[in-house]
Amino acid sequence: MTLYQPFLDYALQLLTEQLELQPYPIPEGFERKEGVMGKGKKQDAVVTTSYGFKSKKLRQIRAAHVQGGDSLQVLNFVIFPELSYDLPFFGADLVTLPGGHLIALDMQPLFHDAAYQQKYTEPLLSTFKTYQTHLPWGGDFPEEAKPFFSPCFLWTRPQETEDVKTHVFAAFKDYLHAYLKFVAQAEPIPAEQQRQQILNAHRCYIKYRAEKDPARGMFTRLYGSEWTEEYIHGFLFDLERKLVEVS
Ligand code: DBV
Repeated sequence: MTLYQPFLDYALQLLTEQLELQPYPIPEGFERKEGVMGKGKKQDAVVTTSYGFKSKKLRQIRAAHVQGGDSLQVLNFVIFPELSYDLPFFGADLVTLPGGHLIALDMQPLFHDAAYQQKYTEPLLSTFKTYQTHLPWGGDFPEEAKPFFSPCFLWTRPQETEDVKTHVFAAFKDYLHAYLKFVAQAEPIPAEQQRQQILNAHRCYIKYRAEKDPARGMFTRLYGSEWTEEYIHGFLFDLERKLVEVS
């Protein structure tokens, strides 16, 4: 069992129990992709698998799971709510590279005003603080990405794999449970003006993530740039394409 498989299994089981999940289309050729990393005797097979679901309130629930041996494991798991809700994004970027582990976990806010923080950050603060003692701030973080995170952002570089299996896994579970509580409580936003702001916030977030996807280099080396750009814009961060399809 690879490092992040239990995270993925847990999330999919919990979501299946609590939501009426429906499949979300994965473009052909992107459900599973194999490649090779390294040269000569140090070659490692790398498999990337994709998962996509949706539910009544969640436009896209998707995961990309990269498995390439002990020193290359990635689970990028993001939930994009429907545009009629003010729900934050659930964002997990769990990354293991030869240099170590890098963990980003958050409910990424659409807005930063006090009312929004009261609604979607306050309830998670005590959970965040309990994990922060074991999972301290990871340092070195792109300044321009900061607006996309909440005060409950867990950003950490655990030294020990054991910390990933215990503390990070526990935090992931708690954040997901808290997120599903928000989803259960969420009501559609009726005001047109507020809906417009929600749409703008989604576009802004997705544009940033598609442009700055830190996995672009890795995917391009593994699978080429044509596959990678299509994967990013056609599946991982697909809102712009979907908006064009319905307009
Ligand atoms: N990151 C993704 C997707 C990935 C992925 C879709 C499917 O958004 C993996 C794969 N993240 C991934 C990999 C690395 C990182 C790093 C492979 C290592 C890149 C490398 O070192 O070669 C949070 N992820 C990172 C970094 C950050 C994040 C800050 C460090 C790299 C850097 O400094 O840019 N998650 C990332 C982020 C946002 C987010 C910037 C912004 C909204 O949600």
